[in-house]
Amino acid sequence: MANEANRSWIYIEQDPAAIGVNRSIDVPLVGDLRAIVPQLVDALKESPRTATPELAAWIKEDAAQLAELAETAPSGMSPVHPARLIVEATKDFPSDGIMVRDGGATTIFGWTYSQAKPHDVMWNQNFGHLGTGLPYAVGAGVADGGKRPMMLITGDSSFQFHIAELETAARLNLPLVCVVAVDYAWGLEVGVYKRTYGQGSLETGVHWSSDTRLDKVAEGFGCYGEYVDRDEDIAPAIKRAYASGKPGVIHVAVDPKANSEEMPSSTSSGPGTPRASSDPSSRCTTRELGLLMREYTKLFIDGQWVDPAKPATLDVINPATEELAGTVAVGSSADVDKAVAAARRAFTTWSTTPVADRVALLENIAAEYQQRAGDLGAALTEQMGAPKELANGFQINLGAGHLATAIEALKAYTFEEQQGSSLIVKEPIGVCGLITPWNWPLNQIAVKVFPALATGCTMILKPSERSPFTGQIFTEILDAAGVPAGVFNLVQGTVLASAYRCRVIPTWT
Ligand SMILES: Cc1ncc(C[n+]2csc(CCOP(=O)(O)OP(=O)(O)O)c2C)c(N)n1
Repeated sequence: MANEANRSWIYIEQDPAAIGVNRSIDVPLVGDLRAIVPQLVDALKESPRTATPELAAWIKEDAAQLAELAETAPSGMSPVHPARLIVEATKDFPSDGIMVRDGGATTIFGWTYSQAKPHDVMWNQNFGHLGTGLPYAVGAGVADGGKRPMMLITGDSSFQFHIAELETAARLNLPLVCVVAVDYAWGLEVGVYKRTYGQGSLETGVHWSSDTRLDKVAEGFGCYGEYVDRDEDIAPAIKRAYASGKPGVIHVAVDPKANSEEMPSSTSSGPGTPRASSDPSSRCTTRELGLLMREYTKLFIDGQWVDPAKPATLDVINPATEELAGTVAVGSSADVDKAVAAARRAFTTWSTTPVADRVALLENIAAEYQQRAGDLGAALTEQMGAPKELANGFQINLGAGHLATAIEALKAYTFEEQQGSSLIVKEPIGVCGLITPWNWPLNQIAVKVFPALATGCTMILKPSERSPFTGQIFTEILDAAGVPAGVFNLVQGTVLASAYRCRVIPTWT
């Protein structure tokens, strides 16, 4: 079994003092990766390896997903739908080719709809800086000696940052085809305008002349150029470009409306789609980095989405990609005090509510939870790198399971019991401070919040700062479900644990 206990660690490091710092290493190797890895690969050549039994099923599943994307990408439009452009451009691209990406919406359509699975993909996602596509492609071609076919799929604006590098590509005779999604706009920014100000705003500074012909610019640099505006012409044009023996530029006219409004999203509801919350300013927004990121700006105190007492935010890094996944507003002890005061006030009424009212609230939460399951799953993946299957399956289901159990238990629970001449009354304990860990964030939140709500307690939740997004969406769910003011409060933060300990607990006990 490949568990931690019987896994062996090989560590390659140039600095011997850096080996074994945070774990014991079975095979410490001092040296340069570039020299050592080929030797290891060589040594393993004769070792038989058996694929995991699930591999065949995963390959089949993946192929089915790709086929479904290819089928569902809108087709038959002129200008072309950007999803269809990606499908047509990538369907024949070989796995030993070098794929390069650049652009905003185009890249998002690209990572979703690409039919190609090349071993080498170049993209500067970490920096989010547009314009590197053509220089990266030229650099890769030089490094590879022009042996492998290369494709750059790029937005038109990004392509023009360094369009003069076409001259380098032509001079070096690189086997590069640039497929340019031309909407004559900074498409992703057009989408930001639309989502922020609605349809029909001035969209200042994001459109440019539709007279521009990038295929003609390419010809001017000695490259091959073609203009295409129909689905069926894309793949043949690319083929002709490779056959020309020169670097090529395929100017593909794409539908500007689709490119700015129909970007696929990492969440179920789509980038910028309003989320269920009483206050729009607490919602997740898209940052202008060409990446989709979450930005939560408010705490939830006394039934309101509010600014922290002292403005502060926390960056959330997706450990799977080591990239910034978003930010959340964090509170300080002043916010904790406010939340505790609100929870104390709310306790006087919530603790005496009839069971039926609490069941009704929990059932509303269950309905909202189901609606937001996709968002929760996406957030789980973004904040802690959880594989999608695990995030959308077990992690979500555990939270839902605790909710179902709380409802069931509440309906059947005997709060008052006569024993002889005594009446035993089980009362809610009071204001609860709930500090939850990162690794099963929904489970840990659910297993505390739902019983507390069911029994008539009020609370302040501080989820782990490593996985705060789910806490934020969880709060939106409770808000939308109608949790009374002050009953549930969310104060995100890092060092709040001490604020809770020092300020809250002594006043409860
Ligand atoms: C250097 C730089 N400037 C601005 C941005 C912000 N930005 C992200 S996507 C985008 C629009 C890109 O337009 P285009 O290359 O035409 O691709 P499209 O979104 O239309 O597919 C902009 C301006 C950025 N990421 N990098």
